[in-house]
Amino acid sequence: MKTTFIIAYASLVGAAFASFLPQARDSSNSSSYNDTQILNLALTLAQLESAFYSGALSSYNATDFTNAGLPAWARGRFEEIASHKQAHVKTLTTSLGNNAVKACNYSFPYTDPASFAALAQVLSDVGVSAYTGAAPLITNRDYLATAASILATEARHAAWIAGPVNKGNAWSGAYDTPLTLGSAYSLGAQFITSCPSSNPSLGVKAFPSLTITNATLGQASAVTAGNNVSVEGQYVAFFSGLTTTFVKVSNGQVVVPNNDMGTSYAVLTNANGTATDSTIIAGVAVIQFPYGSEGSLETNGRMEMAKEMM
Ligand SMILES: *[C@@H]1O[C@H](CO)[C@@H](O)[C@H](O)[C@H]1NC(C)=O
Ligand SMILES: *[C@@H]1O[C@H](CO)[C@@H](O)[C@H](O)[C@H]1NC(C)=O
Ligand SMILES: *[C@@H]1O[C@H](CO)[C@@H](O)[C@H](O)[C@H]1NC(C)=O
Ligand SMILES: *[C@@H]1O[C@H](CO)[C@@H](O)[C@H](O)[C@H]1NC(C)=O
Ligand SMILES: *[C@@H]1O[C@H](CO)[C@@H](O)[C@H](O)[C@H]1NC(C)=O
Ligand SMILES: *[C@@H]1O[C@H](CO)[C@@H](O)[C@H](O)[C@H]1NC(C)=O
Ligand SMILES: CC(=O)N[C@H]1CO[C@H](CO)[C@@H](O)[C@@H]1O
Repeated sequence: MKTTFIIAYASLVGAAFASFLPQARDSSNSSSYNDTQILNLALTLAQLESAFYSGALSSYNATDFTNAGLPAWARGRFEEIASHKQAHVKTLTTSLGNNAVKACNYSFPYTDPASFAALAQVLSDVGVSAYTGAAPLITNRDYLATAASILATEARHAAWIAGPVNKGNAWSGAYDTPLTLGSAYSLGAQFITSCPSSNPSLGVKAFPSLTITNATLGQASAVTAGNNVSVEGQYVAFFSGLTTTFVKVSNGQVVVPNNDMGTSYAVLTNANGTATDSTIIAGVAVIQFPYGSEGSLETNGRMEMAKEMM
């Protein structure tokens, strides 16, 4: 399962936002997932992130970090993040008891501390989007309180990695972008190589990949999907903050909406106006319109690396 991480450069002057009413991205099918499945998906992503951080920290020492152009203090903070991930795994495992999934084997494509930091930014953004999308589906209030607390910490990690470490924008916009559970799982699943056969089913499957080549605001871009999924006549749903914009695929292309900014995602759906786990047929393309720490849209070398990795 391969997804695409696309960097686009475009002027945002004059960008307009569609009006919206805040609502869950997949609220129409909230009964599709029970709390056990939702917590197990959260645990699956937490186990993945825990392995990601501890693996990189065991591979790279402080000198490796500074040689890669990262701040000297970055490694120590990444150690704190790794310990937070272990704590999240422990808490979710305790909540789930006998129903908890066990950790899988993983393969991450980073090759040095800088590419690790670039991938860390994408993974922490996906974590924020996964919890934001799952929140309205959780019925048990105690679980919801735990999830909210983890979400807040995940967002602090994401902001620190994107800002001080990678010298980009620490937030995406006024609203973070929720993801459907299947979309969040699809983004994580590409790094999972095998799982214990005793694990209960998560109730989600990874979608075939979706690629939007050279996504540029307001410009036509080519759309392709994996597993022979035909894109023609289907719709690309662009998730940006709480706004979803649907664009019909015509001649293998979509015009990327002008309101897309920060961290956005795109999926292919077979229904105009609906993008839920029962209508999505390919995805997820991660689309970043990065800003520098000075607030101006800019090329970000580390994000280019993440593009190559995903
Ligand atoms: C949640 O859904 C799964 C899969 O359908 C099922 O096996 C499990 O029993 C359900 N758990 C509860 C508490 O309903
Ligand atoms: C850090 O690791 C590099 C190899 O990645 C090694 O050459 C170097 O000696 C190590 N530095 C310290 C202080 O351990
Ligand atoms: C992980 O990989 C190891 C080595 O290939 C293998 O022995 C083990 O069974 C795998 N574990 C899982 C959970 O797939
Ligand atoms: C990518 O988009 C830019 C701006 O529209 C264009 O100049 C460039 O040729 C495109 N590159 C590819 C490979 O399509
Ligand atoms: C994809 O479609 C082509 C042409 O229809 C076919 O030859 C090929 O076997 C298909 N591949 C898969 C994986 O279904
Ligand atoms: C998709 O739905 C929107 C909003 O209902 C509508 O304006 C648009 O014409 C539809 N597009 C197609 C191709 O049917
Ligand atoms: C709006 C929407 O996506 N509804 C779907 C909810 O799930 C059922 C069963 O999977 C689908 O048939 C609906 O289309």
